[in-house]
Amino acid sequence: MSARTIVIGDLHGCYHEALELLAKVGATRSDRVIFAGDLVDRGPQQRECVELAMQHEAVLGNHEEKHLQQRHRADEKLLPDHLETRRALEPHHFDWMGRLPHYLRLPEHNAVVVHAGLMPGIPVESQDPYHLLHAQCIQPPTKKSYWPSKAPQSATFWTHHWRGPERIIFGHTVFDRPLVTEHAVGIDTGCVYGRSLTAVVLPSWEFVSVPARSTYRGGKTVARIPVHGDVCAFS
Ligand SMILES: [Mn+2]
Repeated sequence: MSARTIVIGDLHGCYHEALELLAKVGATRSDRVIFAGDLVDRGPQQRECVELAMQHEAVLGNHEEKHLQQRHRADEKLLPDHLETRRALEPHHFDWMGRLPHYLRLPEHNAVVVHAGLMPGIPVESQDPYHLLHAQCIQPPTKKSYWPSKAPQSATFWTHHWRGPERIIFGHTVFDRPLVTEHAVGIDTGCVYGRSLTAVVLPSWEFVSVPARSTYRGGKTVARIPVHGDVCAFS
């Protein structure tokens, strides 16, 4: 089999599922593996997920950004979940996170991997990192992005607005199943919430998923938002 590019959605500590997914895809050393950010927090195995991604490639997620921002903050000022993650990691893990790119271009596929999304009409390299790491529901040209559960009705998911030219592969927003449009592919299917972990495999753009072994994090507010007619998001 010729070399492929395998992009994997948000791990959030779901290490066993990551290994299962790589096995199911049949990943070999000749394949390029890219994690779409949010390796840590909420789930069971932070350190293992970071070390797995360190063997491959990744883009920065908002959770990695958060840990970099609060790296030297006192323990008592961290959320318990974040403190647990920080205690599982060592300085060289944070140094690696600090070198992660905000996006990775895959020009051979006219694709770009980012964690969350983009604002329309702005080249990828000129995007505000806030949008690359957080974009969900937007009202261009207003720059604010809203969580789906807190968005005004006039705000729509960023993929409604993005016209390329690149096709964006992203995580961050949990979907019932992979979101597929001409210019966007969303692959976070909510493993840490007991749903599944998904990869998109290029050049075929085929999806491969494995079920979560457990509901590691429950109690998530479900916000059903219309996304291109038929896909709902959870946030
Ligand atoms: Mn995220």
